[in-house]
Amino acid sequence: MRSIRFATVALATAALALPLATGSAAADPSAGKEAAPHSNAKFDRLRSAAPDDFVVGTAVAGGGHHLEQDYPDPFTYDREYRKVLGRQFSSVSPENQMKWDYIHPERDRYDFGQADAIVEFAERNKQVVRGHTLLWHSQNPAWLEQGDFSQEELREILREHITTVVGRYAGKIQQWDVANEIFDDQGKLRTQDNIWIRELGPGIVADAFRWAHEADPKAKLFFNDYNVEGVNAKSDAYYALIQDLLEQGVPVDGFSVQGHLSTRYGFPGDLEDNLRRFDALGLETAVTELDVRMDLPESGVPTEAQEQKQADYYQRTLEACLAVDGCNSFTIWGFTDKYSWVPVFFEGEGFANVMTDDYERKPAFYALRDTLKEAAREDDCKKHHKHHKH
Ligand code: 9MR
Repeated sequence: MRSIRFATVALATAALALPLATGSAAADPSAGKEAAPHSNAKFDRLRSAAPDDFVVGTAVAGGGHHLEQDYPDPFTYDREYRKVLGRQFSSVSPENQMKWDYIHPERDRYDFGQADAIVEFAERNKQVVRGHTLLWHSQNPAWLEQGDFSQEELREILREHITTVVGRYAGKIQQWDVANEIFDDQGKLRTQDNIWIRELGPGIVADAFRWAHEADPKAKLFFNDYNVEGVNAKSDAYYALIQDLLEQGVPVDGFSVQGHLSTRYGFPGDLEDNLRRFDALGLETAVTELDVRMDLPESGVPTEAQEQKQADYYQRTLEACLAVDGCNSFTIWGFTDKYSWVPVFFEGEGFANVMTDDYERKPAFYALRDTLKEAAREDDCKKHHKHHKH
């Protein structure tokens, strides 16, 4: 057993011999360190701890709030960042680089540079990719939001965008967040702030799934949102809508919960039940953007109790996903506090990720790793058991 694991890990390490934007891994002094035979570090990776067919992902930092910070693009320029990104994860999600304002900056111009770079990085590192996102109310370019288009033109703009973007990465994207955050917290469709629904009516959502499916029949197509971890008005709205779409034969494959949690609030203890009801519709489920923020302590350093509570939220979210058959993709929204969106959006809150600014592992990291290992061990036991029965 051990040698099998070793072989897999060696393969992953080989795949990591990738050129950085600014150099090559061969010149990276710490690359060899981790590969040393006596080193235990390779058994310490989330991706290798996970059960077979269960991917552990992260957002790939770049664009969005990063553009206003005093550091260069993390994915392109931070070597340490890229190293951890390749080593720890088996799935990646562009944090902003496939959003409309990034990838489609002018009506007749696409910019695929960063998105391509992420997809290539993923290929080299044997990672799958989650595409994010195609129909959303936010981060749309001004030419679109402020344009003066007829309904026909708008519909064609969306169709063309989905066909182009999904088509470009056909076969390379495992899951697409086709529709992102289309309901508000009361479970009402965003008929005002979502340009597509406002101008074209709710039926456009089904069309988006159809166009995406045509462009890449293999990609799994998702609805994705926040505040839908538990059973509530918003997740009920998704449940009803998806049931309806499935009856109409619309190609919806999955429902995902983002998981932007805060230790200010209680843990959504019905997460597993909620995932199960979507699973029962025949859908895949996923956790796509987990982070667990906390109130900044006065000392600037979280207390042990704060870190434990955070670790507990991470662990319970992972456990809920692991417990549901069709939940095979678990993604955290960044891994280091250094690049977190949280302090930029929530005053007085932060420390939401599993590693510190300096890439030191927090209790939350170990909680995830140990939970994955335990699940993998249980899987092995089950397989072994089955084998012996036959
Ligand atoms: O992390 C993203 C940040 O860099 C952007 O500035 C922000 C703009 O809305 O979007 C963040 O990502 C969001 C994701 O795309 C959708 N779910 C909520 C995420 C956090 O806001």
